[in-house]
Amino acid sequence: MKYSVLLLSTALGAVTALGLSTGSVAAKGKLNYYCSAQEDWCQLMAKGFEKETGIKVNMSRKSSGETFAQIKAESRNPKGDVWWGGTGDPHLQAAEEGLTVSYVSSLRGELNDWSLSQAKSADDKTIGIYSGALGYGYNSDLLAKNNLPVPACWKDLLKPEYKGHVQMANPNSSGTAYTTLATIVQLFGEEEGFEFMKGLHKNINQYTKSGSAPIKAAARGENTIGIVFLHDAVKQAVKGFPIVSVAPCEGTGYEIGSMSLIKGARNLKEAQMFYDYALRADVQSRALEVKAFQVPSNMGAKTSSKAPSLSSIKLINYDFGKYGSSAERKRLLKKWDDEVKTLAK
Ligand code: S7P
Repeated sequence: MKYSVLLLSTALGAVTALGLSTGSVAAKGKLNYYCSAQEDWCQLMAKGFEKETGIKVNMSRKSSGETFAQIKAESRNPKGDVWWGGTGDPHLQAAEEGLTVSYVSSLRGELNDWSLSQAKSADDKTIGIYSGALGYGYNSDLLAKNNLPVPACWKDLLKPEYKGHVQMANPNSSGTAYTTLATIVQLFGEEEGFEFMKGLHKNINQYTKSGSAPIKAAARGENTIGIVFLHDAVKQAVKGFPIVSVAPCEGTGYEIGSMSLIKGARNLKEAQMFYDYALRADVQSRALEVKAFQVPSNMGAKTSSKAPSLSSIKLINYDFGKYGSSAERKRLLKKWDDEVKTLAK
């Protein structure tokens, strides 16, 4: 008897010495988390979930279009469990292409209609976690220094004075930039919209990979005007940089930032726990800690008076069904690659 107690305590000691906590190794588990929001918010979500549950989170941050491409490329041997954040269009495309699975959270009753309509349109394979309007921001010091006019509309960005002063992301990698392309097509019609994109191309100094990069560059004084979500411009202004946000006069599109469970997830239970965690009001309220000023999908989550007020912005009736469909997204991106990206400046 004494001998077996000794053996057991020696074995437990060995387990502890290996850094494993007794009896709970399998219970705690792990989660492979793909994140397409800003890095600081992605980290906050990962750390908060890890702290609360003890589940080890392996995080990978990439832009929305890049994450979609990665999930598609890995579909025969999925490596990710949950995809949190990023614009809704590629999440809808992933749902349509069978890359994600349905899940109905018990927290749905706490969510705004726009979040649920995203879920309804995709057989519950995705859901809205935040929303935000598109626009642009400019560095007011650089604008003044270069004697440039103050822009107020989308079409202002075509003025020849802005040559080399405008930056946006590549719509293939970035959800923000795809939202820009789809917004311009919806606002002006496809023919005029593509003429706009070609005109804008002449003024673009660089197509970045990430959607928020153009306004971060403007904040650092390396770029004058960045086409981004307005909350990303406000974030830089709140940090103290001379950034002014513009909701374009013609009207503008918006995103329903989304979340999806990846088909074939190796850690599905943990992914569902994260999904429920991410919909909670207290968790969504924490976005303000990292100055993420999107509109939260949980009606009980805290918002800030600094956040762009969507009700005062002229929003278009963005057609998520059409522009989040696989065929339309592929078609528009190919057309942009063929007719805009390759144009000489
Ligand atoms: O978190 C800020 C934000 O603008 O980033 C997401 C964005 O899609 C990620 O960057 P990409 O444009 O590079 O994909 C938005 O969903 C979100 O509002």
